[in-house]
Amino acid sequence: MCQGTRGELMKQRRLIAIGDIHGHHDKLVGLLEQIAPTPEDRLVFLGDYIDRGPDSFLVVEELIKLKGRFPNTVTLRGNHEDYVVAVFLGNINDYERKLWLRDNGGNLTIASYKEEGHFMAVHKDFYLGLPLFFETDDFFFCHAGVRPGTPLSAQRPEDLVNIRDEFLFSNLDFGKVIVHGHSISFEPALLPHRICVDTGASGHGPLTAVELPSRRIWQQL
Ligand SMILES: [Mn+2]
Repeated sequence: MCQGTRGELMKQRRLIAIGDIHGHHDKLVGLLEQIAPTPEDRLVFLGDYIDRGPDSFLVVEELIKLKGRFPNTVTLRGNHEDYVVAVFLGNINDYERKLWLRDNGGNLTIASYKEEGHFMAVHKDFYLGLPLFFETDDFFFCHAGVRPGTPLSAQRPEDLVNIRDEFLFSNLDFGKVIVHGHSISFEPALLPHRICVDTGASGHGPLTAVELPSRRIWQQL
């Protein structure tokens, strides 16, 4: 490790992806303390910031604050934010609305906003501004994964936020390493063609981050 001013100047920008947070603000804060990001780093959040956990409002506030301090930060859209976007755009049907509120923890999210004296509309710009993917020369970041056999440039939004088995059980080379969340595993999945860092922070699991290309792992319970 270089020391002193010269060392600081030579410090390389880190690329770090962070898995599904699901309303667990305490885990997010602890993980960020461990990572101690600098303005030169690029943090890529892989979606599913809300629902299931208790503090969705605070998680989104934290992410907005972080993006203000560190403009390199990327916040992708997960399938849970997809419900919120659909509500804002007025294209959610009754079935999907019930699915979100009752089965997927949306009621908890609305309650967390109410507790802080807000409606979700206070973060409307944040939700509507979430991109579906981010890529570098070597890595393709998205919430759920990609459809095998379809070029990365032609992936459908619904696959990027929802896909599971067709992607998880594929051994195809996608052209870049896919970095994703959405499908929980006990340990982060560090495979040659894909990396998954959803380790169940929605429940009792830790929140996980991976630095690339080294694949160094951070976790916060
Ligand atoms: Mn998900």
